[in-house]
This record gives sequence, structure tokens and C-alpha cells, in this order.
Amino acid sequence: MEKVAIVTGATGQDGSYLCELLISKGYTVIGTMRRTISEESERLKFLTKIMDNQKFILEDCDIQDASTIHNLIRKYNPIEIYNLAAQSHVGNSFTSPMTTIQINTVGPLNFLEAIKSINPRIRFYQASTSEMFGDNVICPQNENSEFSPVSPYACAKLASHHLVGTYRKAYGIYACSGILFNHESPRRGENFVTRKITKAAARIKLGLQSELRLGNIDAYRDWGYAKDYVVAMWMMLQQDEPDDYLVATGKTTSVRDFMNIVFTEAGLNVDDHLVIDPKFYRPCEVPKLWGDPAKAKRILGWIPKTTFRELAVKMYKSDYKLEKQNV
Ligand code: NAP
Ligand code: F7E
Repeated sequence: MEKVAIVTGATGQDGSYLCELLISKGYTVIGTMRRTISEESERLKFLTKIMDNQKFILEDCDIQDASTIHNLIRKYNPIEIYNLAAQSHVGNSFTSPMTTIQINTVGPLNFLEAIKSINPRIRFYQASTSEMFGDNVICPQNENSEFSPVSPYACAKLASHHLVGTYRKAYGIYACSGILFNHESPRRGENFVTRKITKAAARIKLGLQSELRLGNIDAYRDWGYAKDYVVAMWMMLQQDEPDDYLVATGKTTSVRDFMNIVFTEAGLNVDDHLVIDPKFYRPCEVPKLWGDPAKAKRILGWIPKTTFRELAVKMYKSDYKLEKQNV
């Protein structure tokens, strides 16, 4: 029987890796994107590997629109839905709190409602986040740690996290939340700190810019590789029973550490280029995230493969190659 999966946010970092993974596992994948006025080819750039694959279909879907979601589910009859679409930038959620709630809470609720009424056997993955732990610095955090969100982004994601648990209990829907810690890659959006650093280092090395302006470089994060993390998403939907899982590397490092690795790799002295700019400070900061992925390892058999250093170097090399084309 044909296995069909819907992946929202297919144009994003995780969505593009997950679509590739599911195609490699024999699924027909319906990747969704929202229609905007920005250049389409730019937004589809991560999907070039699979764009011409017979098993990949691209559909428009703004997840705020319940009717589009209903039509999509009726049209394709998926066995699994992965909801990765989001306003995913924590800093931007302070300036656009309403939009963040609309997309990150009402969006997932639209899917849960659609699954309940159309086909309660559809398995559902929701992209939850370590940001829900917020300023709870009792580390390492696990699935039982207290949530203490400190941004509109985290509040919106926490509401959808609880909605997933509620629909699981109330209606027996196979719905899972993956509490994923920061994961990065060469496909990371350029306004997230790791990519901002690797891109800037590459451009400085090539003489294309001189400064790197950052906010709080003393924040700690548990950073992994996005391509490793999408495997855990798929694994969560292959179990006998639905549950929530934390996905992390089990190690924490600071923004400063990431920057030092990248600048050393580039043969640059970071102090010659770094400018601390208050513009990039947030009204509230999450000081330390450090996850314990023991449950994912024990039950799913998932383990991270890529080290922090390998990740930083991979991202720098990719940006160097991209930026060299501009010289
Ligand atoms: P990303 O690169 O920002 O991708 C998000 C995607 O959502 C983009 O394709 C975006 O499309 C789409 N989108 C935004 N609003 C939408 C809407 N209203 N309707 C439909 N699509 C919409 O994020 P990511 O890093 O891949 O993360 C994937 C998911 O995991 C997100 O839900 C994020 O919150 C969550 N998460 C990420 C991390 C991480 O470290 N990466 C950690 C924990 C959780 P446009 O091109 O139109 O903007
Ligand atoms: O910030 C600090 C910033 O924006 C990391 C999202 O995928 O992971 C991500 O959220 C840290 C923060 O990621 C700049 O203050 C300093 O402490 O790269 P980020 P994030 O906020 O951790 C979680 C798990 C998600 O769920 C989110 O979707 O770096 N920082 N200077 C800066 N951050 C940015 N963006 N830009 C700076 O200039």
C-alpha cells in the first residue's frame, strides 16, 4: 500500500531534510509551503534534490487556514503528518506575538481538529521545542522538567504541546511532540546565530565584510545537526504507542564557543571583528539549555551522530563555498 506523508514547512531547514528522508524510505511526500510574494526559487532552494522526484508533490498550505488543511487531508489521505511549519524565530516573536500565536498554536490545532474529524488513525508529529524550558536552568532538562517559557514563541509552542497531549488522551489520536533542542545545518536560516556566525566568518575571510554584530554570546545551547534530528521525528511515529520525546546531544556549549571554533577554522581572530550590539539582545533570554536524550535513546534507539565541532566546521565550509561565488 502507498505510504503518504504530509510535511508542513517543507521549505524550511528541517522540512527539507525530512522530505528527503521520507522519500528515501519509500513514502510519497506532500511537502507544503505558504504562498508569499518573495522569490519562489529562493524559498525552494533546499528542495532541489527532490523537486523532480515522482514521489514528491509540493502543495500550498498556510497552516492558519483550516479549510486548506481539511482539503489537503481529504485529497491525499496521509498515514502521517509532520507539522514543522512555524514562525520559528524567538527574537521575532517579541515583535510579532499575535502572528506567532496564530501560526504556532492555531496551526497545530487546525491539524488536530482535522485529524479528529476526518481520520483519527492519521499519526501526527508536532515540532515542540526546548525553548519551553525557558528560564528553568535545572540541567540537564528531560521530559519531566518544569516548563517555564519566557517568549511569545515558547508560550505558543507550549500551548500546542499541551494540545497534542490533550488530543492524545481525549480522542486516542496517535499524536507526538518532539521536544527538540537547537539543531543547525548549512540550511539554517541566516538570522539564527550559528548561521549568522558561519556566514560572517566566511565573508570576513573573503574580504566581503569586516564586522560580526551579535547580542548575548554567553547563552548556552545544546546544539545538534538537523539531518540527524529529523530521523528522530520519523522514529516517533513508528512506535506502538504515541508519546513525547526529548531530542538533544546531551552536551551544552555557548554562542562564544561556537564562534571561537568557526573563527579558528577560518584562521581569523574573533576579537578583531566582533561587535556586541544591544539591538540583538532579547527582552528575556533563555540562559541555558542542556538536554538529556536518554528516553529517545532507550525507546527509539536514536543517537546523535554529528559532534558540535563537526557541525560548526561543516556550516563554515558550506558558507565559504557559497560566498566564494560572490567574489
Ligand atoms: P524554519 O527553517 O524557520 O522553517 C519553518 C517553515 O515554516 C518555513 O518553511 C516557513 O515558510 C514555514 N511557515 C511559516 N509560517 C507558516 C505558515 N503560516 N503556514 C505554512 N508554513 C509556514 O524552521 P526549522 O528550523 O526548520 O524548524 C522546524 C520546526 O521545528 C519549527 O516548528 C520550529 O519552531 C521547530 N523547532 C526548531 C528547532 C531548531 O533548532 N531548528 C528546535 C526546536 C523546534 P516560509 O518560507 O514561508 O517562511
Ligand atoms: O539564538 C543568542 C540568542 O536565534 C541562540 C530556534 O530554532 O532554537 C532556536 O532558537 C542564542 C540566543 O536560536 C544573536 O540571544 C546572540 O541566546 O540562534 P538563535 P534560539 O533562540 O535558541 C530553539 C530550540 C527553537 O525552537 C527556535 O525555533 O544566540 N544571540 N546574538 C543571537 N541570536 C540571534 N538570532 N542573532 C544574534 O545576533
